Amino acid sequence: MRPRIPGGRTTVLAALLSLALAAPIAAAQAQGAPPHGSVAGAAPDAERPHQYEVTGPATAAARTALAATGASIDEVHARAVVITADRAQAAAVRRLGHTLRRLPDPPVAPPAAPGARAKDFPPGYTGYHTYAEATKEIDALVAKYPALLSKQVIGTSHEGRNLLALKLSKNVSKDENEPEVLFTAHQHAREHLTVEMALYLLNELTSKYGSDARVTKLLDSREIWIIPDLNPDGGAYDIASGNFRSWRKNRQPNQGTSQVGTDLNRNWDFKWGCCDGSSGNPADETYRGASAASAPEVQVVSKFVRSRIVGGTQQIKAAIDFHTYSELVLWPFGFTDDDTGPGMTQDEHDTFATIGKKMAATNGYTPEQSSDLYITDGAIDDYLWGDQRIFAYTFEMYPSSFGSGGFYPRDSVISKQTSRNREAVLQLLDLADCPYRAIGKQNQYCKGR
Ligand code: NO5
Ligand code: CA
Ligand code: ZN
Repeated sequence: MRPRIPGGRTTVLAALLSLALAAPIAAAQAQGAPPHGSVAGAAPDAERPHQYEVTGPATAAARTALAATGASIDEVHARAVVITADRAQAAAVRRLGHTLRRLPDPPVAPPAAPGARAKDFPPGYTGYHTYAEATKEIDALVAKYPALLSKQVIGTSHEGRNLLALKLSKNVSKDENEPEVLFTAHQHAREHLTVEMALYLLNELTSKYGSDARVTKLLDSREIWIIPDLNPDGGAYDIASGNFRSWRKNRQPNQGTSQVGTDLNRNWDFKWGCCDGSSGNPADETYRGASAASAPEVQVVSKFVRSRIVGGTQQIKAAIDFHTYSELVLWPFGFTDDDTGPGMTQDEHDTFATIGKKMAATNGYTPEQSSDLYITDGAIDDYLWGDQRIFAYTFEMYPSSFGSGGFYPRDSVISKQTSRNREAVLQLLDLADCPYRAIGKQNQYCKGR
C-alpha cells in the first residue's frame, strides 16, 4: 500500500481543527439551526448528520472498515480522518475504538419564517447558483452561443427536475466524428462548488471561442458534454431550510423505511456492492440503493453515456466527475486496492497515473488511485472505465480541509477555485484523441486516428 500523505499534514489538520474548535461548539449549537420539523419531509434536527474528526485510522484498510459503519469519509490524513455521521454511525465508529471529536456545524442563516422554503443560498453564499439560477444562466448561454452550445434534457430526477446535458463544439448541432469528453458534477448534494465548476466551464469555453487559440482549437476538434447537476433534488434539499443540512444522497424514498436517499456515487452498475465499499442500510450516508442504477439520476446518466456508443465505439474518451473536498485527482479503480488486474493493464494504469499526475501538477491537488483513500464500489469512475473504457477521473475540489470551509466554503472563493482547474481540463481535452499519448504509446494504441 502506498503511504500517500506526508505525516506533516496531520499536524496541519490538528492546528486547523483546534482553530476551528476555538469557536466553542456549544456556542455554535446555541445559536444553531432552527428546528427543521416545520419543513415538509425534513429529518428532525437531532438526526441531522455532523462532521467529526476521527483519530486512529491510519491505513486504507482501516478507513474502509470505518466507512463500513455507513459514515462518509470526507477528508483523509495520515492518522486521522474527518467523517460525516449521524448518531448511530458515530456510535459505531466509537465501537471500532476510535476517538471522535465533533466539529462545528456549517454556518447558519437567520431563521426563515416557519414552513418557508429558502429560495436562495444563505448570506455569504448567494454567489452559488440554485438549480433555478443555474438553469437560467445555462439558457442564456445557449441563446447567446447557439452555434457552439446546445442543451438536451436527458431525463428527470426523482422529484422531476430536468437533468441536462450541454454539448459544446463547433457545428454543435452535427454529430461529427470527434473525440468526446464528459464532465459531470454534483452527485453529492452538499458539494455545491461542483455546479459552479460546470458553470465556469460552460462560460469559459463559450466566451473564449475565437479569441483564445487553445479553446478555439479544442472546440473545433472535440465534442464536450457537461452534465452540470446530477443531483438537483439533493442540492435543493440541502439549502431548503435556510441552513445547510450536510446532505449527501439523492431524495428518493427507500421502500419499507422512513430513510431517504441513495448515494449516487455507490449506485453505478459496475461491481455494484461488490467489495465492502458501500452500505446496504438505507439510513447510511453511503447507501448503495436497492439495485444497481436504481437511482433515476444514475439511470439517466448511464443511459446517456451508452447513447454515445456510435457504430460500436464509445465516443467519450475521457471524463472528470467533480466532487468536494480535499484537493485530489483520483483515478480508478475504487473497488480494489490493486493497481492493475482484470480490467486494468499496466499501460492503462500508467496512462491514468501519468495524466492524473500531469493534471494535478497544474492545480496543486494530490494525485492517487481512488482506493488509496478507502474502498468504494459502484462509483462513477469504476463504471465509466470498467464498463465503458473511458479514462475517467474524480476531482475532489477545494478546500483541502475542514478548517478552510469543508463542504461549505464562502462564495468569494468560487472564481479562483473553479478557474484553478482550467489548465487540467484543457490538458485532458487535448489528450482525448489518444490518452495513451501521455505515455508515448500512441502508435501502439491509436493508429489511424
Ligand atoms: C468520493 C470519492 C472518494 C470517489 C466518494 O467525499 S466524497 O464523497 N466526495 N469522495 O466517496 O464518493
Ligand atoms: Ca463539432
Ligand atoms: Zn462527493
